[in-house]
Amino acid sequence: MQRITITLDEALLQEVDALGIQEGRGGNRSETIRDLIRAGLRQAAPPPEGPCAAAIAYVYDHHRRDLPERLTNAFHDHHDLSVATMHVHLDHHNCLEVAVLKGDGAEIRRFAEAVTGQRGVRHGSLLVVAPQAGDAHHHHHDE
Ligand code: NI
Repeated sequence: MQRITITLDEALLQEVDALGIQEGRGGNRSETIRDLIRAGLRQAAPPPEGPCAAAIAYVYDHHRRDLPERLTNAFHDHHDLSVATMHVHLDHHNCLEVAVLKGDGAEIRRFAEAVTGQRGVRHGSLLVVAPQAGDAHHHHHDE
């Protein structure tokens, strides 16, 4: 393990500490920051090659002109990737959608950008799950 020095502003550091306490790590900033870096690296990683499963989640205002239609078009343009979408009417304006996708990692990434990059779409996030070597055979979780 190496010791490095980083500079954070007070507000960011408070958020790190609050998260550490919330997740039961108390004052162990190093551990909290390591976990955040790992999560950031996973998020920033290039899309895996080959078959993946993924979920995209985002919020949008369904009153916004053309937006529901633009989103529907994006899904029809990538119908081969789209498995299912759950739509939740959050309040008078906002809809939350969670879509499950299956297909090539790079195509999933492009599709996710086409959806979450639409003007008026907020809180867009993508979770990609790449099967690991060996997962191809019959497999059960023991949870
Ligand atoms: Ni809705």
